[in-house]
Amino acid sequence: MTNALPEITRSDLDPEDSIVILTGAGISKESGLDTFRDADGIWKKVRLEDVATPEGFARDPDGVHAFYNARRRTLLDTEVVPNAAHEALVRLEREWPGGVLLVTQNIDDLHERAGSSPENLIHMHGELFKVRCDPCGVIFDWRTDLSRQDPCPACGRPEGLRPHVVWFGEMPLDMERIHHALTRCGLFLSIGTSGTVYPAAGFVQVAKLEADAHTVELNLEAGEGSSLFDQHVHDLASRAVPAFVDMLLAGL
Ligand code: BV8
Repeated sequence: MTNALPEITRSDLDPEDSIVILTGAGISKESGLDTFRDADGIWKKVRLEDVATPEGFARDPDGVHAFYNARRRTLLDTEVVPNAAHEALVRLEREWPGGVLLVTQNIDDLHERAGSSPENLIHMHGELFKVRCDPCGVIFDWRTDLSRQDPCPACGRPEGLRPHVVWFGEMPLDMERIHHALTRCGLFLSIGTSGTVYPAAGFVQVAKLEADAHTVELNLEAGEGSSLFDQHVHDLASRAVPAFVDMLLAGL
C-alpha cells in the first residue's frame, strides 16, 4: 500500500520530539514465535475464549496452564532469540534525544533480551515469565511449568497462582502512563500488529488527535486500522524496522 503523504524524513521531526512505539506478535515472528491471527496463528489452533479469558481459566485451569506452559517452554528454546527489528529499537532508544517509550502487546521477553531498558518498556498484556497470586496479589518470576497444585510462595495458598497475563475483558497494564506518553509524542510507530485488539488498536488515534503525531504502520500487510496511519511500510519487520531507524538516526 503506497501513501499519498511524502515519506517522513529526518527533517520532519525535531530530535526533542518523543517517540512512542507499539509492538505486536509480528515483531517476534522471525524469532520463531507464532502470531495470533496469521494463517498458522495461535487463534487458529485454540479458541481465545478457552485460554485467554478469566471465564476460560475458571472453567479449565489445567487447560489454560497447559497452554501457557507450552508457550513458556517455546520461549525458553535456545533457537528463539531477538531479531534485527528488536535490536534496531534498542539503537533508537539509546540514540534518539527526545526519548522513546516502547509499549508491547507481547508477553515474550525478546525486547529485554535485545537490550531495551525496562524503565522505557511496558508489557501492557503482561509477561509469560511472570505469575501472580490472585488472593495475595504478589507477582513472581516464573520460568518453569505452572500447575494448580503449586502453592503461592508468599501466602502459601494453593490454587491461587495464574499467569501474569492480561486476558480479554481484563484491564491492560500501565494504561495511564501509556496514554500520557501518547498525548505528547511527535512520532507513533506501530510494528507487527494486526490492530485488532483494543485498547492498543486505538493508540494511533490518540497520538494523531491529541498529539498531532506523525503515525507510521510498519507491518507485513495492512492491519485493521491501516487507513488511520499517515504512512505505511509493509515488509518484514527485520527489514523495515532497521531501515526506518537508520533513516531517523541519520544526520542526528
Ligand atoms: C479490555 C493474552 C476493558 C496474552 C491478549 C467483548 C468483550 C470483552 C472485551 C471486548 C469485547 N469486544 C471488544 C473488546 C475489547 C477486547 C478486544 O479488543 N477484543 C477484540 C478481539 C475485538 N479487548 C480486551 O478485552 C482488553 N481489555 O478491553 O478491558 C476493561 C475496562 C475496564 C475494566 C476492566 C476491563 C484486553 C486485551 C488483551 C487480551 N489479551 N492475549 C497472550 O496470551 O499473549 S490479546 C492477543 O492479541 C495478544 O496479547 C496480542 O498481543 C494481541 C494483539 O495481537 P497482535 O499482536 O496484533 O498479533 P496478530 O497475530 O493479531 O497480528 C500480527 C501481525 O503481524 C499481523 O498483522 C501480521 O501481518 C504481522 N506480521 C506477521 N509476520 C510479520 C508481521 N509483521 C512484520 N514482520 C513479520 N515478519
